[in-house]
Amino acid sequence: MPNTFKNPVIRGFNPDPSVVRVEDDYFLVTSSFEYFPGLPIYHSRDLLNWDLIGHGLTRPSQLDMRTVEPSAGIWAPTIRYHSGKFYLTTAKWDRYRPKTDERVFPRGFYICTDNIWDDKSWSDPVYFDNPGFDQDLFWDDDGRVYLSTTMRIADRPLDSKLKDFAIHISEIDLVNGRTLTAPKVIRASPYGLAEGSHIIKRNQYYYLFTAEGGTESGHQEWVMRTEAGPLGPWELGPRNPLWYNGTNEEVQSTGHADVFMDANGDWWAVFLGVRPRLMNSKWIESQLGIETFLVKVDWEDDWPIFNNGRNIEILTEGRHGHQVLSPAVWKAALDQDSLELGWYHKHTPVKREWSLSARPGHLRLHGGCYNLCDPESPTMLLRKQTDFNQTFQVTLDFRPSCPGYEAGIVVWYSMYSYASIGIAMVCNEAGETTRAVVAKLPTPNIDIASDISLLTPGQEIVLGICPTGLLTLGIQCDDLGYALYSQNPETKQKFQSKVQAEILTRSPPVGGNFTGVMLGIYSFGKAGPCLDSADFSEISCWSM
Ligand code: 6LW
Repeated sequence: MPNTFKNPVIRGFNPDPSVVRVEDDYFLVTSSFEYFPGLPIYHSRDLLNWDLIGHGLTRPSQLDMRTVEPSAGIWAPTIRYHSGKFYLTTAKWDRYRPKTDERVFPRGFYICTDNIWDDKSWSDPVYFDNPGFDQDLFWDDDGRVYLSTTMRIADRPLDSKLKDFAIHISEIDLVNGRTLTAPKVIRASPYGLAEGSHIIKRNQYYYLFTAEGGTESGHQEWVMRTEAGPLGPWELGPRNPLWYNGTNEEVQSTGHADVFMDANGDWWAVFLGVRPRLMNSKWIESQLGIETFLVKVDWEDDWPIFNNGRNIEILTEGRHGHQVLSPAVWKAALDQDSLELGWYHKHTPVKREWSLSARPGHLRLHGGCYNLCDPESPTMLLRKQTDFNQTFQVTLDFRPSCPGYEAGIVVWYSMYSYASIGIAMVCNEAGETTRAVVAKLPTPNIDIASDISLLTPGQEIVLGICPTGLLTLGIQCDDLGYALYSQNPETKQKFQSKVQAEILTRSPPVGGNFTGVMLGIYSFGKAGPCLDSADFSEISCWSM
């Protein structure tokens, strides 16, 4: 159809998008939670095709995440450009406990660079004084800088609920992050939570956009405006919420918008949403998690109207162009020194446990001492799942010499829920050791939300013996779940195990579920490191 494009414009988990334009270039950043490197940065020239160009947080001096819970870590960034410099703000949660424990409330910070194309050029963090999350920076015409963030309202008791989290604005000293004016409550939402704030200026008006009702099914986007400056007084728009996708639509949970003008003077918003699947008249949460969407913004009486006032659908009006949402075939580049962009560690690795030079054409893992269910950073490299129907495949050369040594591939949701298939040295009851194809599946019948102590990393299944060290391993993803398979290139023997997406992506007992499924490779020893290297080659992914 003319003048339409497909949403989401960035697929695979990429919540809380924020965007800035510098001449004809657009840069967009999203949340990265417990994964490292943090704060992925995407670039586009047409708003429809986005390439990952780097990350804001690539050094432990900027981001050292040891055992943060699932969906804790790096939350909701803002990207802005001022006087030749790019700024990224964010907050790091060490534990995901916003409802109950004030003492773990994060301090937000910013990093900056004058060369966004060079990952290494981002500064170390400059911390703000105001505790909170979802930080936004705004430069006023008079040179003053304002920090807008979600904070707990000061005079409410500690056991209060999320509705006491409101948007507060302070003037700050950007050089050291110091608060200059006491944080002022600007917006406390009747819908329970005001967050994801962004301030922009258009003509004489300042606009404050807020996400309200929580990032799940009640998520809404609101707007206020003022001529008086960021400390207000602010006036609520005549049409709020700006749009609200309900719980029976192909796109749901929409909100957390960042509004911007393109190079032609047209206005747009990026925001988050999910694409649940309708199965037997029941909505199933999307295993891809929260993704990045785009809509056109028009203005009437100087108030914004999103998507012509209509709810958001996958086929969206307002722009037309050739879109490559994910490549038909992706093949890992194994002929260079450094890992290409798009590989992530769970938590900040304490050291480098991979090599591309040890054996040409192979990505070698030196398995560390942490199992995948451990809260630390295991030897594991992950890529986001970007299509519901996708296959991830590798060739693994691994000859474990000790019981407990293992290497393979994984479909990953959290340390509480993942499925893997690989090669391990196993020991039978008679004490005899053999090399085997092993699989692990998340335990289906434990109510993990109610009893953490019962939680085991998953059932380990020995699928069969593995007489050679070489195996093809794959994960075939479809709407409903995952088939993990192995095939021996010499004997042609095949094994398979399956996991339903709905089981894999259950909420973890600790932490949250703001992330999505990732596909990757791993290796570990038992109690100590794995002394046999695991060599992965032919790493590829293709979409159906
Ligand atoms: C984000 C905040 C939120 O910072 O989820 O529920 C956080 N609210 O807006 C993580 O995406």
